[in-house]
Amino acid sequence: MADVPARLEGIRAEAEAAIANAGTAAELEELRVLYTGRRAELTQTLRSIGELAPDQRGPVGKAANVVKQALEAKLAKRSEALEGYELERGLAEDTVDVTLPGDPPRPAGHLHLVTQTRREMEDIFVGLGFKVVEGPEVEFDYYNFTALNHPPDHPARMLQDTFYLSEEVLLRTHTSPMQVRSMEAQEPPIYIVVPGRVYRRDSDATHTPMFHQLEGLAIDEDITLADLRGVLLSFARAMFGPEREVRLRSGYFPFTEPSVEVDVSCFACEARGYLADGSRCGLCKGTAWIEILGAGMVDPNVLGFVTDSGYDPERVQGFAFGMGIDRIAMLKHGVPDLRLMFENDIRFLEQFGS
Ligand code: 2NM
Repeated sequence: MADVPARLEGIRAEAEAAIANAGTAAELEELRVLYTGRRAELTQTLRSIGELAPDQRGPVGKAANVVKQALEAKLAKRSEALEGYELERGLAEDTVDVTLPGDPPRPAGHLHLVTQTRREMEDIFVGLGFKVVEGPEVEFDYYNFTALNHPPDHPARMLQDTFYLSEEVLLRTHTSPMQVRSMEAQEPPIYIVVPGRVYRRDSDATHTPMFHQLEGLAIDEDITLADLRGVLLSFARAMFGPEREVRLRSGYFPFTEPSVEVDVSCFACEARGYLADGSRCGLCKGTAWIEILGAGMVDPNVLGFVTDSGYDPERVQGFAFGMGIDRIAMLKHGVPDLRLMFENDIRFLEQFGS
């Protein structure tokens, strides 16, 4: 056993040479296990000191500990050196190629066609002096029908057309209830448009249970049907092109007298009724006119419901109009089925990006 310290020196020399030659962190780890791990000769020697002759224990233990500490120091130093090399290699090799193309632009979303159209319509009426106001979609029967001169037996009041939530509460079937609320809240003159969702029990290619309306109201002294015509002509030209004309036909609504249906001259065939190849225009069906909205002079009975706020039918009068935002969008963009507006099929929506 006298040659144990010499044996330890041999291990030390061999291990130090191997550590100095280790080229990677993984190699170094293998050497750490091999020379200082639980099953290493050095470790075994330290563990079996007690089995040596008493006079051997001191020198062998001391020599083994010296070797162990020396190897641990070499392992730590080599590990640090290897890390330094890796960093330097990384800095040297991982250069940035500034000539490569950058990241592609992120695809951006856009507003829904109905929202785009609503904003376009709002902008036109704001330009004509109207304010935009919005009201509740859940309404009282009073504002939706009674104050709008719908007699108790009017067909629109019937259960089949209206979503009733209770006897007196319903989903508004038009945005006009907000016009009554606005009149209650402010004295004339009033110039407002009310965009928003409305609800009717109806469903086919041109009717959905929810759709969007924009209704307008102007009340002042000396308002005539000619003012209505002028406003709607300006709207038609801003929306469908400067060449457009409007045509007023006699119509009926409970809240207006007289009432009119309003057509715009066809923008698909320039109001000829037929296309360049001689075929009939599909948009106006050969009639040269397209119906876009309903309107009329506000019935004095409607003003009668809000006389407390200064709407004296002897002193002021006005016009009102209403149109489907979705319908205007369909006409303008050639959308064949209203239901496409609300299915949110991305292939449909993407066609209206800006
Ligand atoms: C329409 C057609 C005609 C209308 C009337 C009113 C109010 F509140 F003044 F009585 N608001 N909207 C109106 C008139 C709406 O939609 C086709």
